[in-house]
Amino acid sequence: MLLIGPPGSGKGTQAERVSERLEIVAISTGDIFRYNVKEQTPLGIEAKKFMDAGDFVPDSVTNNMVRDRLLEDDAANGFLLDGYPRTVAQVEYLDGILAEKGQQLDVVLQLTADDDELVARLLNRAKETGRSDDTEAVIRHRLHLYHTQTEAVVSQYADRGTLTRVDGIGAVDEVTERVLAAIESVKSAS
Ligand code: B4P
Repeated sequence: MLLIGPPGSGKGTQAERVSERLEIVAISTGDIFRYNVKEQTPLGIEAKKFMDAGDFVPDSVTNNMVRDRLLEDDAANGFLLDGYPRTVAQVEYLDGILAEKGQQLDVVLQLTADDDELVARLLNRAKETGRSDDTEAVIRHRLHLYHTQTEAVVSQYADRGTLTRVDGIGAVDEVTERVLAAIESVKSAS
């Protein structure tokens, strides 16, 4: 399963709940990068400069990292990818990994919310966690990248007929209920 959405739409929040409910591993590229930044690994040192500016980490770095992670044992019987793919090149790369693993996507879910709500949520998070990419200018840049690059990813899955959209506005529990209901309806239609 893929969970796609603009920054602040609730991807990380919902991914955790869905992975518990479906008993599949949730893999967040953002979390893997942040872990590497914290540990000051070579990957983290490379990624930090892009993340702090709100830019995408280059596909060459991100794709290899995702490939390695998806080939681990706990992803053998299914996984939820949160925050990947974000570019058209990442979609192609993921298609290759899935072909190699003999797997296919069951659900591609897009969480939607308007920009003003997203900025407000992330500024609120900034107060609580102090994440270095949650300043207003960087948030606006991340939203710009979402609109100019990741919406093309969403269109690709829509063209393939595999996209399900879920309204991300509302209380966290309400959104979780919508997400689980959307997954159920995709499952029962297949
Ligand atoms: P991510 O970690 O994916 O950051 P994000 O887009 O802000 O999403 P996040 O999961 O943190 O926030 P969420 O929507 O859950 O990426 C960070 C950076 O890593 C990127 O900018 C990029 O540099 C790099 N990166 C990651 N993946 C990459 C890729 N594939 N290619 C290249 N670079 C990549 O929620 C945010 C906040 O909203 C939370 O505080 C939450 O409490 C709140 N919230 C959630 N649901 C809510 C609700 N219903 N109501 C109110 N608040 C809610």
